[in-house]
Amino acid sequence: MTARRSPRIVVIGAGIAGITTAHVLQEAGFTDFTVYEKGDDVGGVWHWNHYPGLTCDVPSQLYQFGFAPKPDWPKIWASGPEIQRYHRDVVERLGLSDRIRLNAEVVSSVFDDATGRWTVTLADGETVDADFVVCATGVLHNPSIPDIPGLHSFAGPVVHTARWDDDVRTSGQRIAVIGTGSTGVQVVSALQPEARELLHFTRTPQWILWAPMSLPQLPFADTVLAASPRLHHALYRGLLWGSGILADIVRKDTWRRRAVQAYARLSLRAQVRDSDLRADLTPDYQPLCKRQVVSGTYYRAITAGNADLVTESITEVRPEGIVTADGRLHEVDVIILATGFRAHDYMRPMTVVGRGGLTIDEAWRDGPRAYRMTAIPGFPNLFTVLGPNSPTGSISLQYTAEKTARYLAQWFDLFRNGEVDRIEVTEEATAEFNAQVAAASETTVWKTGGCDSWYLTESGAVDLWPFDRATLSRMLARPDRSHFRLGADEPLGDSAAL
Ligand code: N01
Repeated sequence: MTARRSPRIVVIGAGIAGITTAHVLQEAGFTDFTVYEKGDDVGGVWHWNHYPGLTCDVPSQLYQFGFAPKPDWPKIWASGPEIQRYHRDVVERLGLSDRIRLNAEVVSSVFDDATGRWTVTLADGETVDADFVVCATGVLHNPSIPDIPGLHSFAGPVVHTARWDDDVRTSGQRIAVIGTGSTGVQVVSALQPEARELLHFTRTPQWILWAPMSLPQLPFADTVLAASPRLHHALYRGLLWGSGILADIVRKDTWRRRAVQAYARLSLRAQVRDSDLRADLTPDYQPLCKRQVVSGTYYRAITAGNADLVTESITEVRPEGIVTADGRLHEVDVIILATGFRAHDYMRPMTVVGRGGLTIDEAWRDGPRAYRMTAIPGFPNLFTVLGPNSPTGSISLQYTAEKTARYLAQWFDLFRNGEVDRIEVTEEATAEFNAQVAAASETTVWKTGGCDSWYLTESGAVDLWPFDRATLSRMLARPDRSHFRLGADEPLGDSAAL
């Protein structure tokens, strides 16, 4: 057995997944790790996204790290800036700041077959050698810019919500918002009151659950929770348990699913009286099929005198505005693209080259796939946290990130103890896991609900977690050695066959 050694670990990304990984590694006594973050702040999607009205539609007492509970959220559903402040506080409080290098974009990670180590290259040309690479690069990172003819010819500002420009003036302007997901709905609600005119271009309407999103946290809740960490922990566990109902609802066609779907239909019927507008706002697929939108203000905003819903499809953009299929030119001053993300472009645009020169683009030619969200055949000693099939639609992401990071820490510990060198998941175990995912996805509303969404890959596979939380915890409880090839002496095989 080899002597105890200290693995050098590179973590890429300082969002929820990266912060969690750093905390878990620190707690597990790993001393040689650095988190590289291309942005100038931590927080990931909560750093990059700062459009007006940004709110989290998951209650804050659940949307937080289990290891860093915050008693004093001002509201039940926190705003983007509040969540971002929380991320900064956590990093500081847990002593992780020195572990994180900001403005440090990783452009490539290349595995060396001979040494079994990774060479990680930063945008400024610096290179770092590592025993392990952990990609905590996020899901909703790369903005999707629609390919609309003439978009670049528009005379005014065009801004994507995920790269909001604080200098763009919206007050008193004629605003076009394209996109009807959670973001489009939030940004329309936020900008309508001050706009001269707001046009919401809707290609596919969404079901929108009504919820009182600006409710404050209960009076004295912060004092009580701060005074009793045990009670706070119990509340967190209770919410985690309660959120299991959501996983159940999306996975199984039961009365619970039908009750939520009925509530979505009621939310529309009760708030939009005009039957023509209601028809335009009514989706032709089942509620919960796409990522469910939640809002207490959208229907009020879109029925306001200065707002209009445009359902004709967009044909082109001209310098003065947007032209729709009926030939009409909608003159506007600002175009806001709430058109979502390239959600399956994990790790991109980074170059990742694994064993035998296999690139991640080659490995994922038919779409992203991993073993239990974290390991990829052909890429030894590289893992993802919140990678493919992460439960963005059903289970707490913070919980999942922590489970995954603790799972990885066990592998790193085996390496530290000299018990393993190269850790590479087998193609068979990955195929088996993905077959389980495909089978379990068949009954999910994401698959049966009759819609298209960013939850589905181009091949129609569901890129989410179609199991419950207990399954997630079980699959990540401890490394299953039989699913991996371990050690430098293992035959390398033919990566082309992967
Ligand atoms: O993006 P989306 P999002 N012409 O992909 C439309 C999370 N989130 O940024 O449905 C016209 O959902 C597209 O139309 P269609 C959450 O997980 C969370 O809103 O493809 N329209 C759709 O309407 C969410 O799911 C919070 O027909 C075009 C919209 O753009 C995820 O982020 C808050 C178009 C894209 O919707 C992404 O949400 C905000 C085109 N060429 C976001 N191209 C929380 O509260 C696209 N569209 C936690």
